[in-house]
Amino acid sequence: MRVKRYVVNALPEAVSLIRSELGNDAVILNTKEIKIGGFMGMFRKKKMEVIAAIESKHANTPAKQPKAASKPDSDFGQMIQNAQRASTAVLNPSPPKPSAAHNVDREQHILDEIRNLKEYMTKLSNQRTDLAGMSDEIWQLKEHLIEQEMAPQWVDRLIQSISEKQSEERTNYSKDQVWEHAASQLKEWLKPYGNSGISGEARIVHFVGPTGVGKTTTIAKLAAEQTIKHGKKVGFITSDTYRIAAVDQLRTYANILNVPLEVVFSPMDLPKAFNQLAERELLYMDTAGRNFRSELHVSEVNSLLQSSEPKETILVLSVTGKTKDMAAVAEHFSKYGVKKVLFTKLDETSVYGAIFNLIMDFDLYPTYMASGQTVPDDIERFRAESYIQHLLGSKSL
Ligand SMILES: Nc1nc2c(ncn2[C@@H]2O[C@H](COP(=O)(O)OP(=O)(O)OP(=O)(O)O)[C@@H](O)[C@H]2O)c(=O)[nH]1
Ligand SMILES: [Mg+2]
Repeated sequence: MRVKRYVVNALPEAVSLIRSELGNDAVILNTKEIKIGGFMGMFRKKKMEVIAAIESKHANTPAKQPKAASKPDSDFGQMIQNAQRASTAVLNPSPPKPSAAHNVDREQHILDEIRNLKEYMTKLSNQRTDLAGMSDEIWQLKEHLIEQEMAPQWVDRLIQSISEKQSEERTNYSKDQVWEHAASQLKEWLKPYGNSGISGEARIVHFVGPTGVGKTTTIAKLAAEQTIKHGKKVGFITSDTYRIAAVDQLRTYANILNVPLEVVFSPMDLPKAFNQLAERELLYMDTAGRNFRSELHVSEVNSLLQSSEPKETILVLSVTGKTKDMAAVAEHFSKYGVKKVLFTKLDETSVYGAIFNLIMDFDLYPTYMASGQTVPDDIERFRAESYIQHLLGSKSL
């Protein structure tokens, strides 16, 4: 059997095409009105989809000279009759005679063809439903999230979940509703990562990350919060002895906050530093931001992590970095068991998608968000709601 699909303006047009291409014995299996073309669901043209078929023995023998008297309508009638005959034959097959075993094969073949056709039609109509679920408002959300540099796989998942909800409810969400649904879905995804902060158990908190992301400034902000607000006895340790000014920078904060500072030049100096700071309840360790690809740096970070005391390592990342670079750093540190992240410089960008990507893709627990240079004010605990509001813009809640 040969099956062919025609997309035409009206049925008579299809009938003459079928007759000239498949011949007078062709049957019409299905006709359906469809809409094609257009832009974002608008300006689509009405067309008719006609599926016609011809048994193989008749195929490729189109009517060479169509009768002048035969009208397309009567041809259509003939084809429908053919179709009825064909379907009766398929639905009520007469018992095959042993001499006509090949008839059974042929019927099976026809049944297979019809099944394939049915699957194809179902697929086509599903595709149309997908497009129908994608309203202008949902498109706007998709574009917004792409601008926010949310990873395509997360954008698609979010859009799909909203489109499905919209179809289930057989409604068209307004822009506010689309944004509300996006906010609640994001909140659900971020739920396991909420309120993680820095563990209250950890006595040693170790900050790592690329150069200039704000590690030292962040330590000063957090230390101020702990000493002034919570009256904790804080101590500083720095291994950042690579730049002359680096120790001075932390020493300045140490003097202002009245916090003792120990400088270590190698992991071997650590036990002495811990000894000196034995009285302190909380130790913040600053490291030099260096090329994270350097094996030396990695081994240093590793040996600093060897202490048996309750400790936590925080990866500091500036959101002004490139999404791809941030992902490379996150991947690198998560290999060494770093589970927590702190984002800085939120005041210097309006693109927030990378934060979501990093949390979800590397299973990193966000602790704080820093948004300015002022010590100690410009830092706050990571809150999913406020982050989602940043990501979705003013329409979020
Ligand atoms: N706008 C803005 N600037 C910040 C923020 N956090 C830190 N900075 C600034 O970023 C610059 C670098 O900060 P540092 O704290 O020295 O960064 P670091 O990670 O310790 O740098 P290295 O020790 O060189 O690796 C300083 O000028 C800070 O004031 C922030 O949240 N927003
Ligand atoms: Mg520093």
